[in-house]
Order: sequence, then C-alpha cells, then structure tokens
Amino acid sequence: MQNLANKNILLMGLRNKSSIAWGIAKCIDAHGARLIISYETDKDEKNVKELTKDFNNPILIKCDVSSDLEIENLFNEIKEKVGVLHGVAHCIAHANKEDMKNNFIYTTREGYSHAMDISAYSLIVVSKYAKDLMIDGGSIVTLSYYGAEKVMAGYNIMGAAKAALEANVKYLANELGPIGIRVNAISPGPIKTISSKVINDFDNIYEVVERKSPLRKSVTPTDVGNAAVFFLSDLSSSVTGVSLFVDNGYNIIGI
Ligand code: IMJ
Repeated sequence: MQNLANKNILLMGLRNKSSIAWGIAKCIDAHGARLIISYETDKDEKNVKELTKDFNNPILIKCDVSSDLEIENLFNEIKEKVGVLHGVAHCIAHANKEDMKNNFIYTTREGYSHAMDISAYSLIVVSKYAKDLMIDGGSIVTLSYYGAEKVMAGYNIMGAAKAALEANVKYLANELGPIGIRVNAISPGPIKTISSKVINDFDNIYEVVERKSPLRKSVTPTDVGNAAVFFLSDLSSSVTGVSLFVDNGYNIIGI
C-alpha cells in the first residue's frame, strides 16, 4: 500500500538497526514517501547510509539538535533539495546515564536541562522550521513513553522530559492546526534497542509488559512504524494533539 506516495518526510533520530526510527523508516519508505534522514554524528552517517541504500532516493543530512544553527542548516538544505515538506518523524531523546540511574531527587541542573533540551525542546524548534516548508499542510509525529504519565522504575528525568514533550505536542497542535499541520505522539511499549541495554530494570519491565498486556506480546519497531504511517498520512486527517499508546494495551492494566 502507498499511503505516503508523493510525500517528502523528514526522519530524525536514526542511529542503527535496533533504533525505533529504523522500524519507522522502513514503513515510511514502503508506503512510497521520499525520506530525508537526519543523523547526529559522523559515525551514524556510515550506518544510516548502509541501512538506507535500497530506499527510494533518500537524502541524508547531519543534524545535532542541540545546535540551532545545525537545525537551520538542515531545513535550508531540505528547502534547496526538495522544496516542500509533508511530514516529520521526530525520534530523538537523550538523558545522561547517571541522571537515569540515580534517584530522581539527585537530578543535576545540567542533566535536567540536557534531557529537556534534546528530548522535548527540540520538537518545538524543529516544528518552527518545518512549518515554513509545509506549504501543503503537514504532519509531525514524535515518540513518547508511558513514564510521562506514571512512575516507571529508573525512568526518572526522562519521565519529566516526556511529560514536557506531550504538553509540547498539544500546544504545537493548537498553534499549527489553523495552517493545516497536525502534531501527534506515539507512546510505544518497551522495545529492546542498543540504548535500552544500559538501562537497569529494563529487562524486568519488558518481561512484565509481555506477560501482563492484554495482547500478551511485546511491541516491535514495525508496530510503531505502522502507527507513524497512519499519523503521517491522510488516513489521520482529523487527528491532532493526541498521544496514542502502541503497547498491546498495557496502559489499561492496574495491578
Ligand atoms: C528507560 C529508562 C528506564 C526504564 C525504561 C526506559 N523503560 C523503557 C525505556 C522501561 C521502555 C526506554 N525509553 C522509553 C526511553 O525513552 C529511553 C531514553 C533514553 C535512553 C538512554 C540510554 C543511553 C543514554 N541515555 C539515554 N537517554 C534516553 O546514555
């Protein structure tokens, strides 16, 4: 199926084969879009090039979202190369390891700013530049987590950052709605990635979710990719400002 034919879509946050962004990228490409992929470091460039070599003419651009200048350059280059943008998949988050490991109360000022900057603020500045290229309307989708709403062991500063991100989604959806741009979040159940390997308690939470979710299975990057295609396509043309659980129903369970 080609739900994204003739659309130019920016995907941010692809690093390796285990990235959730990789599951999303494959679904977006399969649905016929032209992908523009931004990566953070020169090391990521090699992986991203190799991963996307069979894609439909992808454009690869370096962008570290901690730099306003790099974000501005990213969108200038997109304007130059494709002109119009129809969608953005924002799959970026980062906190310092120590700030996730230590008790929440010991979060440092620097660590708090860093997690908020990369994981929540970046959506605002990316949306600001994206809107100028979304002249036919558009759709912006980001990734959240249940830890924004409920306390999850070890999630700590990222819980605060995802809560901020979900609030950003609502305020951006309200401001960009009148110019035909929708903004939504997907909140996936736990997925094993390279970055999840360093997280204490991850394996325990992953196992509990698999055992207790109504559908009794774990979530795959392709599940998230299919939801992203829904949000980025006209199938969701009247949906904005929501956070959608793609978690096999785990969030409805109490004890
Ligand atoms: C993260 C911490 C604690 C519990 C967790 C997670 N569970 C899940 C995650 C149960 C699913 C993964 N998650 C939803 C995240 O948002 C992870 C973000 C993250 C991961 C790292 C690891 C490496 C690093 N910094 C990070 N920053 C953010 O250095």
